[in-house]
Amino acid sequence: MIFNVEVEAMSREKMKAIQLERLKQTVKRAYENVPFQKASFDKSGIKPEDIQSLEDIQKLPFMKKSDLRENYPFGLFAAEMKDIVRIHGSSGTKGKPTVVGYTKKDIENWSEIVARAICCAGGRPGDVFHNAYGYGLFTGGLGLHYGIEYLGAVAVPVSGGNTSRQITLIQDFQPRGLSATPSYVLNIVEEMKKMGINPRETSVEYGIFGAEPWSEEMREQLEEELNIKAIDIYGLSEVMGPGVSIECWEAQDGLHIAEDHFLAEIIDPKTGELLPYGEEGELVFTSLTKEAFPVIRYRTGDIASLHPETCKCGRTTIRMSRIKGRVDDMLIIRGVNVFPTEIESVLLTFKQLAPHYQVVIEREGALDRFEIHCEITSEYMSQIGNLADSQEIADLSKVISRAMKDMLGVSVVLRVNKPHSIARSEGKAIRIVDNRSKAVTA
Ligand code: DLL
Repeated sequence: MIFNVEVEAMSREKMKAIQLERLKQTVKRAYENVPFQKASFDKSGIKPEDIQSLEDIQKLPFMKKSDLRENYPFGLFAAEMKDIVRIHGSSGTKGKPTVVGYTKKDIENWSEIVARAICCAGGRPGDVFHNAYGYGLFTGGLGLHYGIEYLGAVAVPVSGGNTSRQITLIQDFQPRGLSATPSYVLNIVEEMKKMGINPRETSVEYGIFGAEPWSEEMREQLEEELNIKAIDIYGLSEVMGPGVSIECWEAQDGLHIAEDHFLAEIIDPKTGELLPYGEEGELVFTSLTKEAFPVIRYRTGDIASLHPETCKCGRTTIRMSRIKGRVDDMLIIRGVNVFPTEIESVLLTFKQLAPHYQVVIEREGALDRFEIHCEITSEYMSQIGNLADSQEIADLSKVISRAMKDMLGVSVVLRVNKPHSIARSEGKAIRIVDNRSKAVTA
């Protein structure tokens, strides 16, 4: 089922015409209402009237996360506070939080976009939908919530945490849909097994998972463990929140972008140069309808590629590949670029390992030392008895290290730990623990 056939299966020509019209309006709105945007346009010698084709977007300057921080909290709003009805923001683990705002119309659009997304993932009006994304400043909880209601499904607003209660509610309310970060879903699955519940036997048929990078191997594992379709959803607060793009149930092959609201580009992260379809680079988004918080050429820091071919589901919207990782999460291990998702792909091929891991970076003299911490499953632990001095663990470590080297092209230090030694996530998993600054200040 396509929620909004007229838009989602529109001809490319028509979509492009709508995009151009909306791009012009957005640029004008930003220029006239946001001093930062005016200054940035003026500095580049660009006027809103210079945008006459979609290609002209390349004349416009980029926006970055630091622009949000420098204009904290409301400096980039293009609407008056009396017209703002909601604020969201990031947790601000890397400096000040970033704040975004929405008008009533923005919330309406977002709700429709998420309703389309849930439908795209296999959801239907009438579904009971268990929403385990965190409610609060984070866009996940409320973003999904409004979409579920807009679709005409039943929102169960559980938020994250209190896992055993979540499981009781899943058993009692019989949801068809489930949403959470993939790392939190792993946590739910683990807890179900502890409670003696078979995760394959719940009522859940599809999961809408995102907000953090996750590998194809992780998808396979979640689909197998829960006997569901695991659908990837993408979004970011600066651009709107969840629903910027989503995979379809039919193909699970690339994420359909809500192109009537967001214009995507891929650029070379080093030079800022536009890259052709199919090539991997940094995703850049321009919002086309947002009133409160228009973003123009916003550099997401996320690595993906764009694919314009029509999908077998019937949607004509352009698709983006799954996110490989963030530009700033890329590890450079002895000159080789490695993303945590690539490490995940290797680890998850070993059935003896639980799907929880962390990359710990330490400073060793002038060099960085990368350690991959993983843990064995409880089942494997009971098979081998003891972890210390275990020949089996030593052999396993060797095999995994070799597989890592083959896949990543560089050897890494591996720490195979006992079950439950890695912190479980209730939201976005922390994959990289960087202890380098601690070493300097110690
Ligand atoms: O994570 C919005 C969201 C909520 C998306 C629920 C999907 C589901 P932020 O907290 O602003 O917003 O974080 C945005 O998370 O730039 C990506 O780096 C990462 N991210 C989001 N979705 C995916 C995904 C929400 N499907 C940042 N795959 C983005 C990989 C993702 N990374």
